[in-house]
Amino acid sequence: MATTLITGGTVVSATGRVAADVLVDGETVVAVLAPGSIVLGHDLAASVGTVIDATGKYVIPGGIDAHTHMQLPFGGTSASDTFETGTRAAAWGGTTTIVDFAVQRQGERVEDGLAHWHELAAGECAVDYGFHQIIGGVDEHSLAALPTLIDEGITSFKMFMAYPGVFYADDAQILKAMQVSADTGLLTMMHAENGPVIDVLAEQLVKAGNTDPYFHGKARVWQAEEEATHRAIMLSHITGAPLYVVHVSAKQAVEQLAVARDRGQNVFGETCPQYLYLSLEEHLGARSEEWGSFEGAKYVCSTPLRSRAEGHQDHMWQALRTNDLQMVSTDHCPFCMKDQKELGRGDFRAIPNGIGSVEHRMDLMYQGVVTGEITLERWVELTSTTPARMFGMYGKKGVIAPGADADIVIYDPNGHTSIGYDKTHHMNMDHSAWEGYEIDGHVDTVISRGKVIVDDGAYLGRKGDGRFVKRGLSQYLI
Ligand code: DUC
Ligand code: ZN
Ligand code: ZN
Repeated sequence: MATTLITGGTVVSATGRVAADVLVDGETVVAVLAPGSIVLGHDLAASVGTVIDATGKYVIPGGIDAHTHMQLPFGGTSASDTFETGTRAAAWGGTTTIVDFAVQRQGERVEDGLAHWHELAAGECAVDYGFHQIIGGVDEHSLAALPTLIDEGITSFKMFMAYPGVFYADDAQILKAMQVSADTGLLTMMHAENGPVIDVLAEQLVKAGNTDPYFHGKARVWQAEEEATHRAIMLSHITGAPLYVVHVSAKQAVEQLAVARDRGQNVFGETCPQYLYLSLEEHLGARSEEWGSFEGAKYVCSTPLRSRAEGHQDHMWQALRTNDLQMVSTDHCPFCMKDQKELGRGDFRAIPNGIGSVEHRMDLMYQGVVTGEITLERWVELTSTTPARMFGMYGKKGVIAPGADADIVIYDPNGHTSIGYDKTHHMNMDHSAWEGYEIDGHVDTVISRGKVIVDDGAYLGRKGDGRFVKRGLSQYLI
């Protein structure tokens, strides 16, 4: 593969920004140099194949979305993005690595669930991809299989305190799995909501005739998230397992994480763009001409959108600044309105849970830089560097430095992006939860392991460009 020189840009890392040129040889970054130091008529200059002018632009490590669900069978249907369409959309948005969730269900062998996920993804992806393992049935077989995942490059597994009868694990099961996590270094990921409580509240709401999407948010009370987060933290304390809580949306759950972290526990949390920008009142409670009060179905996800009046969104931004939350992923789990979300007309419990955002995470978080919520460096840290460290990819991913994979995004702070179904949308969905969002920046060029896959509004990649990433153990533990 050819040598590429990116000149004139500002290279941004989690710790600073510097005017520098970046030299890429094949798939790898080989040098980050003072501007102009290569093109001086020396031998090297002659061998540079492609020069990309990044003057006035940021040069950042490619985004890493550590929480996606391509083609997940869920809620009586399957997530509408395949690995092909979803990773292509990710590429368009400046994300060069995803970590998706392989699924093991009750009674299934972990090895079979994992093999199936490899079959779905192999040869299909536009960008690099790794897997976490969902353990939907904790039993002696799945517990025994957990340590074997490490050699497969899968160093984190997820359990659910929600969804009884589907993925749910009770406290005894969680404790046993966390003991394995503590013994092996596997990172425990947790969907922390008290599912049995939520299911009773949801049933009571439906029986009382409250069937609109809005009531999805009313049933999934913040207390159920705070309580489950606290319980997960305590189980991690008992066992010594490192814990990563996914899709945190309630400010009270953040408070639980902060207390645990102050105590010195290896406890971490992510939030998602939907919990920073969208709300119960404005979105789950939305109405439209086309869908009436069912419009809110576009925004049904779990954990749910929270009340803006209660201040959750502001608290999430604050937690990202203070490192009470360490990362932003999407929980990309797209469903179309037609034939999919529609399954829950008349009963919000049957609406497939999920929002699609894999394409827009880098832009939406950059808008947080524009509005002063986070710094430019923190943007890179939250969306790329910490995901790489948290999930054992740092050095190759999450940084622009000699030896790293040349996963690089050239981002134009003077560009503009209008998000919407008819505009910048490449996800396989018939709507966008981000319709009408305007971003004061633009993903100009996306380079994946040295290959330009998006440039100047054109997609230049191919399915199969993306490779499976074998991850190491977390590099973020204290
Ligand atoms: N939450 C969602 O919104 N979708 C998939 C699974 C989950 O936990
Ligand atoms: Zn979840
Ligand atoms: Zn998820």
